[in-house]
Amino acid sequence: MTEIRNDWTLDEIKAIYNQPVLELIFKAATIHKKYQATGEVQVCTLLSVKTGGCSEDCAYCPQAARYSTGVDAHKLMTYEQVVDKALDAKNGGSTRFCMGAAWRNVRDNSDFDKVIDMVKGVNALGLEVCCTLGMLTEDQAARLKEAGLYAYNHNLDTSEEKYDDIITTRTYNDRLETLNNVEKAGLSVCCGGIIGMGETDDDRIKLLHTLATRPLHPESVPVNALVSVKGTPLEGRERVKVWEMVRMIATARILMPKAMVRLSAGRNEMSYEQQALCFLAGANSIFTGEKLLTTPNPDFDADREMFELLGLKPRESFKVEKQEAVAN
Ligand code: SAM
Ligand code: DTB
Ligand code: SF4
Repeated sequence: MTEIRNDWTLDEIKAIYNQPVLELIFKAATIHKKYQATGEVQVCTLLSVKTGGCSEDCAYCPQAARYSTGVDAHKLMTYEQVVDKALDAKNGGSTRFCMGAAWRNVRDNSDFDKVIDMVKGVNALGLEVCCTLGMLTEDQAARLKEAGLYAYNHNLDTSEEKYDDIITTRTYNDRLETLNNVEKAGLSVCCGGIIGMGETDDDRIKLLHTLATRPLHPESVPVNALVSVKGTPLEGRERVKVWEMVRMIATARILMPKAMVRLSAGRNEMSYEQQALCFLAGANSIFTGEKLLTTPNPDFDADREMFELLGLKPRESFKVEKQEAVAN
């Protein structure tokens, strides 16, 4: 097996990213076949447990309070509501459940206590639990881990150089610090980005470089196509071409062979054929259910049809842990 590398250079990544797209897909598919069970796709479901009213200024985000996007601020959902939705997701074939909150950072208050209970409740259903709640301290990460959290999603979104154009209310370093806190607590890191925000190919390459040169590659890497939302500064942006998603996914697969590469936001506008290209290029995870956090996503039935058509199988939950248990 080719080794897992954490010392990729920018030039190497550039050369991988810029090769003819069919050659790139072929190489990524070859790595995918070596390291992953091809034909198997992880099925995750998102739930926005605390929607809207966020104090940050992320230019892409419909939940930032300062933009008029029609997304109203809601208070935290109740434990019962969340566990009900998690059960629906499980019954719909999902194995990972990700709870999102429109917070800048987690505070040590009663809302966090409630999220801790939700994590326990969803974990008890046998789902891999993930949260995305903004910035975290080491202690908060440890509390989430103890409650049964599996992974924490915290995206770098783009390159460090482009970051200030997109968000001014926090720094790239703030993000990296949270990622380190998550890792220290023994949680899996889920970290990726968004394409289609006006960044250059070099910005995309630099983001991939930052991810692939971390001492530990993220366990999952979501690749989002910008969902351009009216009222945000990125309203009216052209949709990314499927070839751009493919290039990003394939390069991520080659650089981080063991990661789950998630074809995330943007699927609602993609045909089965376009999604098939992404799977061929190494994507092996999706979000299902008719909503992402606030924007539409293909529903369970459409995805079931796609799985049948492409002969895809849902990946079982806790697969790595089960394999390790058998090996020991
Ligand atoms: N507030 C937390 C944070 O920012 O980390 C968690 C929720 S936030 C909505 C999670 C991620 O969703 C963002 O980091 C971003 O990558 C993605 N996202 C948000 N709006 C998006 C959009 N319009 N298109 C694509 N991805 C988006
Ligand atoms: C990720 O990378 N993409 C998801 C999840 N992690 C939290 C969120 C996508 C949000 C798209 C816009 C919305 O639905 O509000
Ligand atoms: Fe707030 Fe997260 Fe949206 Fe930024 S991406 S505005 S932090 S909810």
